[in-house]
Amino acid sequence: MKNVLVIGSTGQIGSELTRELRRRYGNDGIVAGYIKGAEPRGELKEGGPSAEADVTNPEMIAEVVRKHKIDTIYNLAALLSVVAEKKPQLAWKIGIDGLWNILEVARENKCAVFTPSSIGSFGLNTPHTKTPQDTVQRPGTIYGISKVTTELLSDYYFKKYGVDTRSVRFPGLISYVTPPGGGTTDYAVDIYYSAVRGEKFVCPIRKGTLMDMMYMPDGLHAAIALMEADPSRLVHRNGFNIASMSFDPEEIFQTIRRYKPGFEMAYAVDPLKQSIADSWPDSLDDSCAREEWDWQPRYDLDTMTADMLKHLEEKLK
Ligand code: AKB
Repeated sequence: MKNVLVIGSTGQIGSELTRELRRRYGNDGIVAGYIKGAEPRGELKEGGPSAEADVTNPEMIAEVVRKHKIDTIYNLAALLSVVAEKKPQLAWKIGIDGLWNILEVARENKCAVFTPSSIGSFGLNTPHTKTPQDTVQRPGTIYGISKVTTELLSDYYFKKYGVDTRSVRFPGLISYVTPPGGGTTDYAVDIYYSAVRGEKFVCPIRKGTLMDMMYMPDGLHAAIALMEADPSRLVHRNGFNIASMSFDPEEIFQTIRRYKPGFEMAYAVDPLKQSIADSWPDSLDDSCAREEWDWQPRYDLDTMTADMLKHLEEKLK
């Protein structure tokens, strides 16, 4: 029996991770943490305990952890890359001051902590193709700077205090459940909504721009499998590269067109999103994750597209 607190349980990853953890470990021990204005509703609320858990309020987090005897925290509080560029100080306050609060509570209460990093933790001078696990990380965005700091601070708490910190570098996550808000990779979700609604899609990312992407079920599996992994096998801890597919806008468009022959796409490049995308890798080398905790994705672009379209047809009916 595990007692888990999911911080950010109503967000893009959190809403599905909370359901998946409840499915695997039972409802009672999985607490859906939320902030005011983003309270859980429906199945997320009825399906198990929930609690206000604002990362900027360490006393509140400590109280929830003690009350529910939490042993594992999934800390998903963060602003995505494009929003973070518009609100850099808030991005730092949530991403780093918030992380510091979580790590301190974890140290005092002996909790394991998962805080995602991202492909955004790399920068222009990182090798772009098959980006290695250990390489140059000099990002130019506040999102990337906060993700590198997340990895380093999490490693520091492990080495100095023995806090069981682990994380992956998420690619763009694609899902039909909760839409992302303010990321560079959001286009790869939006394009499916346009296809199912029968609308022409206007792509904000230039043709030929490769980025790593992943279907949400694989992302959830990665987060849970890493936290369950045998610690004696882990050479790395924070910031495992994980990968399943890398494509440019044209490739995802052509894949969708195989199912929706009349689907159309035009380009209206967004300079901010494009400059962020240009600084991120084309593809990651995830061999360390495969070796150290048997990471393996199940979906590729084709199987993901078939599943996305099927579920969105149902959802938007
Ligand atoms: C974003 O685009 O900001 C995120 C990410 C890849 O970290 N989806």
